Amino acid sequence: MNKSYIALCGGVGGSKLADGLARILPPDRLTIVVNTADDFDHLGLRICPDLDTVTYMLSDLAHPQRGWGRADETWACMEVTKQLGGDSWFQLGDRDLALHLYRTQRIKEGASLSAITSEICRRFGVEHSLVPMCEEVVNTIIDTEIGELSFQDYFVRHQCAITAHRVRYEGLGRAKPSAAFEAALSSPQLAGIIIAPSNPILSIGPIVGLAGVREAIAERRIPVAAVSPLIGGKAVKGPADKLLAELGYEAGNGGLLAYYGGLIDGVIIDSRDEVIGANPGNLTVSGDILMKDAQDRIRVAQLCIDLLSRLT
Ligand code: FO1
Repeated sequence: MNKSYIALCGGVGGSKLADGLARILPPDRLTIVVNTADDFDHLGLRICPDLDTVTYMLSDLAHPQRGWGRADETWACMEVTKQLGGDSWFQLGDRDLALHLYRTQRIKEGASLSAITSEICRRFGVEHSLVPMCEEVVNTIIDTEIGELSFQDYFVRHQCAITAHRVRYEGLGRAKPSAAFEAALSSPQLAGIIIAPSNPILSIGPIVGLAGVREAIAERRIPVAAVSPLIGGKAVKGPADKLLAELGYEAGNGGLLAYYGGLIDGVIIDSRDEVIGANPGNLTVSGDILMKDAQDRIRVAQLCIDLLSRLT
């Protein structure tokens, strides 16, 4: 029986590992489950940043440095939006806009986010199964020193510079895993779950907080391996280190393990970091986890599969 795997992903770090996994596993052995709690409505359009970041990466359209959006982008629409005094703090490129227009129209026609995502993937040549974590709308809210902020307000408009006190996922209590996520979780072929080096609180928290996900993993004793988003105690991209500290977790991988406590069986940390001392119930392996190109992404993906085989 061919073993299958689930990858849980946010945007930038998630898309890199998803790409590495997609290069070493055929489509019938990998389900990539993507966070949708930072999706929002902007300029009248439905934007799903993490789904789009992973889609662009897997279809080889991603901007190599920026981490979001497309490489072959132009910005005419944003320039005119600015000229009109419209909202321009969230940059939407011309080609990227076509995707949001398409998605928004399909939502208005009554299509589900899963169906729309698979239409987009098919047309962009993505063969692997890329699925939203759920169909329902879930909104990450950050309670900060200046009050309550919606996710993109905190992340993009304020560049995460505001101190956070609490993170909430509005609507998560009413949401269920998407049908494809549910099917992958209950597949007899499922041999392991890989948590990408995404922000544990902002990207992975909502996915594992969906009804029944933790229970399904525990009941079936599916091994779970996480790749640390930290190198040298600092997030490779984004505010993971800052946010963990602000929410009271210890610095570095110790804080990451405390956050994932009880969920994971193994963790891959960078060889530049010290192996975590007391780490009961977890296997820690170290390697070069910085992903700058496709070869790096394949290497980290292989580390995940190897660790999961040791945890089985
Ligand atoms: N991130 C930014 O820092 N600034 C932007 O203007 C921006 C625009 C943007 C447009 C489409 C998209 O899919 C993503 C975009 N992102 C932008 C990234 C994104 O908002 C965040 O990185 C994720 O939500 C966090 O995973």
